[in-house]
Amino acid sequence: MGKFLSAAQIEGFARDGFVTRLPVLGKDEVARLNALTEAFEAERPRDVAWAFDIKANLLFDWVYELGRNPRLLDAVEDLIGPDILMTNATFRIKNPGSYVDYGWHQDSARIEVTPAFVIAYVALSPATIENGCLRVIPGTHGHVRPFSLTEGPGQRERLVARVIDVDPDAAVNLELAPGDVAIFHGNAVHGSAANVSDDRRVAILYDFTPAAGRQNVGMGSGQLVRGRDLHGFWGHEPAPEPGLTDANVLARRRTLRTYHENVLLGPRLPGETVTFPDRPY
Ligand SMILES: O=C(O)CCC(=O)C(=O)O
Repeated sequence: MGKFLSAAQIEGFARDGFVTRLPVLGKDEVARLNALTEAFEAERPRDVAWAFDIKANLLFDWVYELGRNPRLLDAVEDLIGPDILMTNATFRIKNPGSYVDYGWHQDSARIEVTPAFVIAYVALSPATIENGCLRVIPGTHGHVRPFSLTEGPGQRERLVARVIDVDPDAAVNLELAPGDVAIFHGNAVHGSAANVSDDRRVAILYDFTPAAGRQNVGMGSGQLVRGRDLHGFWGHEPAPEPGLTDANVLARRRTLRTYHENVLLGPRLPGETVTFPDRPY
């Protein structure tokens, strides 16, 4: 028995590479987070594409605070231990009819971290087969598989890794209720399909990395959200101020420039210039 997860859930994660349907947020909290998301979309439409992308935990204090939710961190601690860095938070929103799909991939493909990080999918809406829920192939988290590099969905400037040999029939659909969380291993092969429903699918995905995790290339960074970092393998990022302030934007920009070889962007290819979504003005 862990702090949040049962022994069976911890065993299931070790075997399958994911654990799902963890009730973390109450209805009121989900409503509050959706209201904050929608208010930003309504008030700052031209900022949504870059600000809801990589490391939104450096831009929005409420995204950072959600990632520090004690129930969420208890579940993460049960899987990766007590010294935890939040190394990313990304909105993953599929509006009704959105064609965005995520091909089969492993988040650790371009840079491996050992021991591995985990990804928490925090559902702020129902996640269903029709609206393009997360799909994971159980038992694929043992090692990084051969992949090809291709343009990311809606992110032409970024190359993403797609696993070459996959058995999609083995995939499990992670259907979730709002407020539920699914956590999967950084090596787990996963993807998700387009939203063919009339409902919006809203999620924030967090990467949590053990402070003892070593990258096989370059250096990453994160916010220490629990425990201590006695290793020095990761740079430390600041907590954001309330509001989308210049200080937050600059801190994120500095971080992405300084730690370009991180779990998010992968190592530079020969001659490649690293780009990332940023405020265009
Ligand atoms: O939101 C999803 O359905 C999957 C997103 C994903 O796999 C990713 O961002 O790497």
